[in-house]
Amino acid sequence: MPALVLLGAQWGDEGKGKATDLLGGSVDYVVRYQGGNNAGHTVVVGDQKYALHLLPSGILSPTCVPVIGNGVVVDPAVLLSELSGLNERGVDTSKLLISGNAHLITPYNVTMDKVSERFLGKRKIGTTGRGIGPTYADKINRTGIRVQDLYDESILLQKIEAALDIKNQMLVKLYNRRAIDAQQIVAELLEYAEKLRPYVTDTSLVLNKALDEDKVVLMEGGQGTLLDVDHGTYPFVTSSNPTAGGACTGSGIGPTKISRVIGILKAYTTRVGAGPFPTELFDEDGEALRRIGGERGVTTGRDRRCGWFDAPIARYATRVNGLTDFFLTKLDVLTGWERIPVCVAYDIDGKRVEEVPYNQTDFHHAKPVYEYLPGWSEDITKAKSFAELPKNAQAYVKALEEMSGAPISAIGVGPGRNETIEIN
Ligand code: 2SA
Ligand code: GDP
Ligand code: MG
Repeated sequence: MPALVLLGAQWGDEGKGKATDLLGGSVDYVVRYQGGNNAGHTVVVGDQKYALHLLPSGILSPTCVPVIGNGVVVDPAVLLSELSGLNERGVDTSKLLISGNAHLITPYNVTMDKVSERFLGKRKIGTTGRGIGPTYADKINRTGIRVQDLYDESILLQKIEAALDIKNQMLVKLYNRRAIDAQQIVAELLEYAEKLRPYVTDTSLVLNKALDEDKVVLMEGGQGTLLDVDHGTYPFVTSSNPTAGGACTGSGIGPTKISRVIGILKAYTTRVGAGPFPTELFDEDGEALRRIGGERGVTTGRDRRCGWFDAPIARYATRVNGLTDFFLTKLDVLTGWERIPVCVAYDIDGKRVEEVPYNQTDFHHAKPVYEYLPGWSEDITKAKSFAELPKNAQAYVKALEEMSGAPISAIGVGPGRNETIEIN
């Protein structure tokens, strides 16, 4: 098993952090390939709970080398504080590798994120305000600042001046704010340079050499398929590619090296931020899912929007990612419902549609067509095998598998490391 990818099959927060941590013991490298500190992964190890934002979840596995790939956007202040927070709790972070080609989130990118959301008003995306979109915009616009630029002071100043040119005009003329001083930004960034230097390297080279030596590399996605800038509910998306293709561009590992693509799939659906969500609930069931599932943003603390399982979305994730299998998470949260609605298709302006529509307006009009599956009331958190699950829980899993287009190879029955059923 050379390289494998683990990614979110819905709108993020499916439990990728826990899944990566679980696999961490059997892999040699865990790589983040996109996103930045907009991600929030909660990993529970024994009685310890870790919230990770920028670092790969593999950082908690002592045998694993954590890697921040070229496709990630790095806020250096956040990275250093996340590292020191883990060090204080006794986690060794010395093996971390950071790509010199990763882009830096600068203070002005954070400012631009916040002011543009404020400017959009009702039409805002509901971003995490961490500067993600503006940093990727600079990257594509070829005015981005990369980690390697920290080690060439004169180039750094020139690049920051170029990046600030139009932004300062916008800030002053459009947003009525003060212009940002390039020298000051350079001084701030240089403070981080030496602290980061030991970690910075050509990560694509390291990873490909490791694969040549039959080491196992796990690429860990942030956010999820429907937040992908190409395949998600654009414009209500993040500005990177969480889908499987992003794992290649964001790490410098070619697609022929990847043997497995795992989709993490929650047994119901959640979303943070604005945008269409056909199965969203506005009643006490939605409130119950939020409460029982602890559905609150790990980064911003925002309540997550909650709804029933959406099979067309799971099928879509199988298709656009070429998924080999799913990990189904949070099945325990559904314990106690007499019957559980599952969206099997959409009604779009009176027409039954089986797949996620590619037209944005159609998706906004999509109403769920539900089938109702019988629920269960027994506590499933101690179940160690599929056979130990109540019959109706087994049937629920089997029905989801049938509708989703790929086998379910593991089931989460609680947040803890050992609260997982593996299916062979
Ligand atoms: P951004 O900040 O530019 O990436 O925001 C664009 C959209 O992407 C959504 N987004 C997320 N959705 C779910 N989980 C995310 N991570 C955090 C978590 C979210 C949090 O794990 O809970 O704490 O709020 C994440 N990151 C970005 C975002 O809501 C926008 O819809
Ligand atoms: P990620 O962004 O995909 O890593 O997911 P988050 O960490 O943002 O959100 C998932 C939440 O669900 C975390 O609080 C996890 O501890 C928790 N979790 C993961 N798997 C399970 C599960 O099977 N059951 C329950 N009850 N919680 C889970
Ligand atoms: Mg999350």
